[in-house]
Amino acid sequence: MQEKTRAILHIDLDAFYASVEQRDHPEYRGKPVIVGGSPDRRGVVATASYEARQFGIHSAMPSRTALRLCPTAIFLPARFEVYRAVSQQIMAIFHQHTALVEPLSLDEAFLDVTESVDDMDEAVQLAREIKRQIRERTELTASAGVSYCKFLAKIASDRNKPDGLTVITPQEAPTFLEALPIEKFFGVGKVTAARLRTLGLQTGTDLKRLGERRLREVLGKHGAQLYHYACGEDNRPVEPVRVRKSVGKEVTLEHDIRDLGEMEHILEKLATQVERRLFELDLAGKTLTLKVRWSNFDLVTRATSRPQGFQQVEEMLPVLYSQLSKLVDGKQAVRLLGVIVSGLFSQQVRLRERQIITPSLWPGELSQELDGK
Ligand code: DCP
Ligand code: MG
Repeated sequence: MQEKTRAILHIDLDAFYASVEQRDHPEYRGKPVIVGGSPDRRGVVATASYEARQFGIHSAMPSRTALRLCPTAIFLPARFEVYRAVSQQIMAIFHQHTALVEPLSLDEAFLDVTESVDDMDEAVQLAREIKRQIRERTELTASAGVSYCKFLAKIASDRNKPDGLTVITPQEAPTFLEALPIEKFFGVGKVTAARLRTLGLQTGTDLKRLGERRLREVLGKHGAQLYHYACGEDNRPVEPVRVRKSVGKEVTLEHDIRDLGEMEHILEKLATQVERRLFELDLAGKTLTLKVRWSNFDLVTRATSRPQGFQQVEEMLPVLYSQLSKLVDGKQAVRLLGVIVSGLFSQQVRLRERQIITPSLWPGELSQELDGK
């Protein structure tokens, strides 16, 4: 049996931060609004309203340049807590229509709606409905792309911004891809595009004509992938990210142990691994839990919470040792030990928020961080 053609949506809010500011401050509507760093503090533009874009202003541009291009522009600091709340609203809308939602950032996501619709026409109707719900619940507009794969859905959503809805059907895809400039292909940045241009390649047609082997020679594995995109082949699944609730590590011991010192040593190792994972994820957690399974399989847990949270081994160990000493009496043997940090929060978010509420009000560095998006 032939597999059903997938129906993938890409939905992306228009001028996200700036639109939220215009929504919440009606006096800014219809005006050039720039959200980001202050022009006199070497800040950069996070985003610009469509009115401001007419002056050539765009994300990641120095705010000073933006001010020069449009001296009447209204500069505003970012209000992340508001943007995050809107993001939760739109993600909730997406989840009403499919469980397969892959957020790419606060304001955009892929949706695999294959199981929710019968064909592309219905997928387009669904995209229209989602746009309507976003407008109704958040007073914001989104642009939607509809296609049979991620790469084309994303390009489609960008076609008719703002408030657009574009479909690229499997039938239309080949013609569309042939004319597509190389820099529009997924994964082709400035460097790769320049490289391809020196080879005289401009469009999808050129990529296809060069062939998979040559592209692989020029760009390695990525070249092969690019060739497949040029042929309209992109099987990457929409991957919902599960919200991580905790970071933990536990070990079932080879032999049951009674010695407190030995247990402390194991806890230190476990805490070190938990710490590394928290650092990697840039997270800390409000609650630290010690888990002990006795030799008779009885399980006990002891949780400790504190507002500033736990992230480093030195913060965890005194608490773990103290809890452990209250449990262990030397009679019962232990067969499993575990360390869990939960109630996770992002260290980065805390830092950013702190930047924003400082007197300067301008999260200058922030936009640069987001630049790589
Ligand atoms: N952002 C940022 N710095 C960047 C790019 C984006 O801070 N270099 C932030 C501000 C944007 C938000 O992320 O509002 C979403 O990014 P998008 O790329 O979706 O841009 P917009 O939503 O602002 O505009 P568009 O209408 O083009 O989607
Ligand atoms: Mg957007």
